Amino acid sequence: MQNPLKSIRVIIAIMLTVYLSAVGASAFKQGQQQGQQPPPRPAINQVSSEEAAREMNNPRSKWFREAKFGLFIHWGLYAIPAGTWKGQQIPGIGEWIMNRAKIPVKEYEQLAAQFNPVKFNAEEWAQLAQDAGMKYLTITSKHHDGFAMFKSQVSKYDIVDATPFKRDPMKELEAACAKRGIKFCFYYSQAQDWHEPNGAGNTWDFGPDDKKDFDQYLRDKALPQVRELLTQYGPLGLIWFDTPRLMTEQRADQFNKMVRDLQPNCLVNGRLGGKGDYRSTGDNRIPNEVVSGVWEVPATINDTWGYKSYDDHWKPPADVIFKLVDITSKGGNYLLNVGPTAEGIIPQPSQDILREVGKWLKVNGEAVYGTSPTPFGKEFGQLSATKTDQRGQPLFEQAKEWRCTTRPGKLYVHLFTWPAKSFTLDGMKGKVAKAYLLADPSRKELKFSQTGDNLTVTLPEKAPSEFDSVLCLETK
Ligand code: JFZ
Repeated sequence: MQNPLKSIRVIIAIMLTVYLSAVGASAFKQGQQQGQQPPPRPAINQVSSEEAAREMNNPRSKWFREAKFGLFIHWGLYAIPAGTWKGQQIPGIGEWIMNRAKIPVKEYEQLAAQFNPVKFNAEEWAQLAQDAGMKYLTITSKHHDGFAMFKSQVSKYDIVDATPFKRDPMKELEAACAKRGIKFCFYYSQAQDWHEPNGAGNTWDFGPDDKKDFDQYLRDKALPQVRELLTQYGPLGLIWFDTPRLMTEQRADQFNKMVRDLQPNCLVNGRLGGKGDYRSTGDNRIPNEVVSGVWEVPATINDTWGYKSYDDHWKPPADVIFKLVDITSKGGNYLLNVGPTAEGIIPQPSQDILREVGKWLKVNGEAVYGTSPTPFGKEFGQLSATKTDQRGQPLFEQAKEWRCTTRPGKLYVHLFTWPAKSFTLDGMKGKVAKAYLLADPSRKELKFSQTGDNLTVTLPEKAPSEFDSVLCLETK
């Protein structure tokens, strides 16, 4: 016989477990009903066809629509702590360390006296962008921490006046980019400025944002600094504003007007707070479908923007190439970030990844730059009939076998998985005249057959690229 006391205890334990899980489940349901679970947000919203046409027909954005691939650089004082403050690893993105660790301005400011990136070499950075096949370079002239990485008369909290380095790296980079035909662009944090009592975001030193004289900050720092950027540098490809806290349409207009007056051809991104020349997706968020208009995916190469010494979560070249092509086939640009160290070095793994991507682009760039999105769409994957995501919505099951980009008279089929013997495309409307692989220097014609809208191309046994072999179909 079993001990009766023990079995009673077991029964109580079971009852308790059942009860608690029921209570837990209903609390979860309540939370959902009360809207505590945020509704799933798409990576980017579709806009009306008029809006998309306005973006596409803008002559200023022509270079941007063709560029497809840009280098983002997050570089500032935050590269010194590199994710660690007073011996503690601070979770989250590196450039947010001042905010995450609630570092007082008086303490954070002292980093400037240590900032001496003697290994910085503008030629090497611009050369890396070129080797990677990137057509534009967007660098943080001032991030949320408020420190200007350029020579400023407006605030002495800048790299020339407050550091032993004393050089203006932005001037050097501008020249190095111009030499190589790379569009030089600035990121500028117009709203958040944790150094200024009236800038948005620093509540630990200066109290809540709604008590601040935000217009005073715009008038005395943000607008005059943007004026400096627009008058002392350029022509700029674009200005990348960010996190439009407290920005109203009217406040945004002051920036828009200044850009239009001083550099009529400079694009404005979608995070100013009013209408921009193009839109950004959420960071690292790639839509599941073709999105019309002009847009860009800002993305990290590991899991941080600003340098963190212990973030080794690098995306392999295969992943970066897939994302570049995936985004291009949906109509967008890929703005891929590196976070240089406080010495001025772009981490070697970032360099290696980018150069590998560049090697692939050297052979296959024709199927990326200046192309239009896929006429198909089924290759992106589909909503699962059975599986759901964390929010209970049908899960989008991404397919990764192939993608398609186009230009007049040509379809480029990007094969990420090499099919045995042949590739079949259904839904093929036009008549194919010629099929060959971009990686084949002789462009030897491949055998194909077409019946109705079904096309089958015979392929060689071995894939020419370990990443993405591009099959070019010339149509009649
Ligand atoms: C912002 C910054 O706060 C961050 O430090 C970095 O510079 C990044 C590129 O931009 O972060 C954002 C802004 C917008 C979204 C996500 C992160 N968003 O719309 O999903």
